[in-house]
Amino acid sequence: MKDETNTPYHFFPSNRDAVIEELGKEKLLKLLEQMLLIRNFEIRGEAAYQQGKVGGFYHSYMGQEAIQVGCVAAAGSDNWFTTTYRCHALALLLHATPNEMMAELYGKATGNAGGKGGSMHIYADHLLGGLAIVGGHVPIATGAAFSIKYLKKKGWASFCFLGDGAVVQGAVHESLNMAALWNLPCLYVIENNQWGMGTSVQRAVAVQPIAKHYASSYGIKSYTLNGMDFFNCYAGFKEAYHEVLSTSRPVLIEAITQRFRGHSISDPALYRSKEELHKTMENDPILLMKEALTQHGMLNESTFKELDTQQKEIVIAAMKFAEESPWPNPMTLEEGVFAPEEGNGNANR
Ligand SMILES: Cc1ncc(C[n+]2csc(CCOP(=O)(O)OP(=O)(O)O)c2C)c(N)n1
Repeated sequence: MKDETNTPYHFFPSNRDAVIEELGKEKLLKLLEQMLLIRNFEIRGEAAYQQGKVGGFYHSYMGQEAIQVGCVAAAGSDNWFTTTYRCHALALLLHATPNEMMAELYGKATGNAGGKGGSMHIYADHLLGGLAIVGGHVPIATGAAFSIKYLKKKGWASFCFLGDGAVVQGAVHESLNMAALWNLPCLYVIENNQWGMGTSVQRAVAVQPIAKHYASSYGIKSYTLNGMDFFNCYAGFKEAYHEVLSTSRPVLIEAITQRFRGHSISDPALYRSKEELHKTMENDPILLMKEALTQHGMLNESTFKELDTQQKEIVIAAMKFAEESPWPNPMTLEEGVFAPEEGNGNANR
């Protein structure tokens, strides 16, 4: 099946009307709300960064919202999740509050990691990170899948989000091989946003679609999803999750997407023309969802604006919370960090 968006990809066949009927108005509006929260969080987080209130790096998830919203909607949060430095959205979806998230970006004591992790290292209840070594988190996700199997945790799987730039790392292949050999319940999700920093995926990865080719090398199933389309993501994740739970075999998913910003806030993305970016933004996953829900009589312009305003207000309140929060006490510098204890081997000096 060739997708109507006229891409070279053969997306997972899904039926938008069936997803709409299955989820219903209330749930769909909640999911749209989640996408709007992520979008507003990123817009204002970036603004705070520009004002010098946020240190370190900032990697926006803008443009990719449909993927992780679709995933968590389909699988629920009772699983292990691991992702890259582009981690704000997943943490919000796994119940990190906007207040603690924003405070973490500001480096405040009330932050999600006491102000010591920052933008790239957000953790939440079922989120093992927020990890910044490209491909380095994939063995961690594989280990989480092993623990699920070892502890016989029924109904759980390990979700590992990685970028297209990570797929050529050795650790990714070692993980896929081991997960396939040991039948580990792991869903490896490549968020193919076409770029690894300023290098296009065509110049970096020898075979495409990536998931289809890589999966066949390891004898596992693959799924290619339209990462701009919530409905396709939801349906694809649901099926893939079911497949993993019922077979305890890993799967490889590739969600084709686009980021709306540069690699990070310090990247002006000059490798992409304005026209290209405009065209990309016509496929805004939020607008696509808005359009679909409007067509089904579940949404109108004023309700959409209201939902958007509510999320904006939540994020602005989070900024105020972060602004007014105290800085971490320097006396707590060594607390909550992973290091051997003093006098017990190599102390962290
Ligand atoms: C092992 C390693 N090599 C290089 C880097 C520098 N680096 C940070 S992000 C990045 C690009 C990754 O792109 P991709 O995996 O496609 O993820 P995206 O940023 O597009 O979400 C690189 C090379 C790193 N963090 N870790």
